[in-house]
Amino acid sequence: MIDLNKELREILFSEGAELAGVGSLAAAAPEELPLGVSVAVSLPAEVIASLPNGPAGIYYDAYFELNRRLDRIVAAGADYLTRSGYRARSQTTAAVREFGNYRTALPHKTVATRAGIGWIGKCALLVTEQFGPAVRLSSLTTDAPLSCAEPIDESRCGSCTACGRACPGHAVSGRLWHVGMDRDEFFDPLACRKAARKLAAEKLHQEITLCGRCIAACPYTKRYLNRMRNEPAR
Ligand code: B12
Repeated sequence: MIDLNKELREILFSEGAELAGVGSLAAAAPEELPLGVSVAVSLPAEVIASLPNGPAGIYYDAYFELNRRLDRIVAAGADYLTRSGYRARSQTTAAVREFGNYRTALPHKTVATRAGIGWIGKCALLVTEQFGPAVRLSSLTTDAPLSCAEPIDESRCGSCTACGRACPGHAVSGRLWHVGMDRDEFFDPLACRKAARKLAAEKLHQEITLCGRCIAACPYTKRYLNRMRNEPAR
């Protein structure tokens, strides 16, 4: 018998995924397809090192490169599930629509917590054990009979305030996230966007929301960087 989870995982990883998981969307969204597949790719170490004084050109380039990789990964995953006889919809950059106050119908971070990939940090980013928040995300939805991971419903940030102290927009209130808590109860997206666009205009002369200082400040990101430094060169 075909192991759908295993085959899907192999396809996602062969296209470049570094983390992947499946979660139930029952509690999450007005989605007609009941399951979500979350994928993450990490930011390269040299990009993270550039963030405290950035944004720099290498972050700008990585942003587009990683988005293209994520689009390929979720398109390949959805294609595999469709060929296997199920419905599947990839949330590629072209398919996702923003509405209202910087919102999307099914945020990638929602799918990621449902799939057990990580939790929402005080900076409102998804924090993973492996890479901290130094990941970009994508997702797909499906009705394939995949087995689901245990969702993560609580923050694991504890008393840490590193991201808040690093935020040039003072967008981080310091409250701990738990499932059901809306973004705007602990994070100010307008303040974040304004500060990030100002920095990107000064440093890159680009009209784009790029900052990432909260990413570099996170102890989980620092642990990932230390691991990279101590790994023997391949
Ligand atoms: C709009 C947007 C913004 C806005 C608003 C940010 C925000 N947090 O909403 C602005 C312009 C400010 C912004 C800025 C940045 N962004 Co942005 N942004 C998005 C976008 C396009 C949509 C997010 C959205 O729908 N927000 C609506 C709110 C309600 O959802 P949310 O904050 O995403 O997450 C909430 C839900 O997931 C909920 N939740 C979690 N689990 C569950 C479970 C259930 C059952 C329920 C009901 C809810 C729920 O909890 C979260 C907090 O409330 C996503 C891409 C995408 N399609 O998801 C990228 C995305 C969130 N951005 C990203 C990044 C990296 C950034 C920046 C660092 C910019 C940069 N590249 O330098 C900054 C940092 C912002 C920050 N600290 O959060 C990454 C985050 C990666 C990560 N590790 O989390 C994403 C996922 C893009 C990507 N493809 O990787 N962004």
